Amino acid sequence: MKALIVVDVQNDFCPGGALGVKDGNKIVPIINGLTQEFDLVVASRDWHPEETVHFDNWPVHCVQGTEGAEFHPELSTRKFDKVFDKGTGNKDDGYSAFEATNKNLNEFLKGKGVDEVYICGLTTEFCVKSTAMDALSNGYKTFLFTDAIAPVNNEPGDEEKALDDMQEAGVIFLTSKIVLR
Ligand code: VGL
Repeated sequence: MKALIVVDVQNDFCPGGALGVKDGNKIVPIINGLTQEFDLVVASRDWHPEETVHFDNWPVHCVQGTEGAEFHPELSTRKFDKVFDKGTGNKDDGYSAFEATNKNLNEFLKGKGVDEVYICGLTTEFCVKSTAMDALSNGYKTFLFTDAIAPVNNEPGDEEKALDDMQEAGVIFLTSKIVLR
């Protein structure tokens, strides 16, 4: 059983948002297509309290209940079977979707018989990478749609390093063309 994991496609990570990344919005139509091709689709949201140690390192973003925390308006959420909220505590970065606090993602996927996960979303070096690494440690065959992610690139080369780290760890890269035509 395969599952698509859509990581943090929220307004604050898209251009114009508090932590907007270049081309964050361009992956939305691709992800919309991908959601049609999977029988099981889960999404994560960065869902922070107003005050959290996480904001010592980042601009304030994705505060629970604010517009910035909403999914991108063009993201098709209809096929989402479940939304996982993370970073909800005030001492908790919550980079990985597997750290969700409203429901345990690993138990949810295992309960559905999932053995392969396909990851897309925002951002490459942080929540996408953490989610992919946790997926591997939880025993899933882990795939990454490299045309359906976007990096922060705080420093040039950050994206490349994150991709290298994931590939070395065993994440398998593919593009949406394999499933969309
Ligand atoms: C993220 C930076 C800070 C992410 C979250 O969703 O990748 N990046 N918080």
